[in-house]
Amino acid sequence: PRPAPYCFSFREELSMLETAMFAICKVFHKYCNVEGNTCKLKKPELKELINNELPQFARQMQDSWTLDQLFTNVDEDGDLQISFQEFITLFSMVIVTCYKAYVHD
Ligand SMILES: [Ca+2]
Repeated sequence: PRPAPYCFSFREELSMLETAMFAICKVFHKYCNVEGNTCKLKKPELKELINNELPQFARQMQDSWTLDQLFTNVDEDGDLQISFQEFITLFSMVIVTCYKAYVHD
């Protein structure tokens, strides 16, 4: 099995929020490429992750963003790969949008 450098294994039962955090770690790890101690997404993997795991966001994104624009914005250090930390920046934008929709519904 692939190493899971970003997540710990838990012995106690997880809270709802901890379960959600763990799910984010798991999803990222499912798509990333492991190189040494790091695990990063290249553009095709990011695309696959967004299309498979964030389909609602993918549909909305098509109106205002291209994948290239999104990737360039999120890739802060410009290494053409998305680290977990960079992914979380992207994810925080998705969550804010999600929260706005939740509050207004
Ligand atoms: Ca990067």
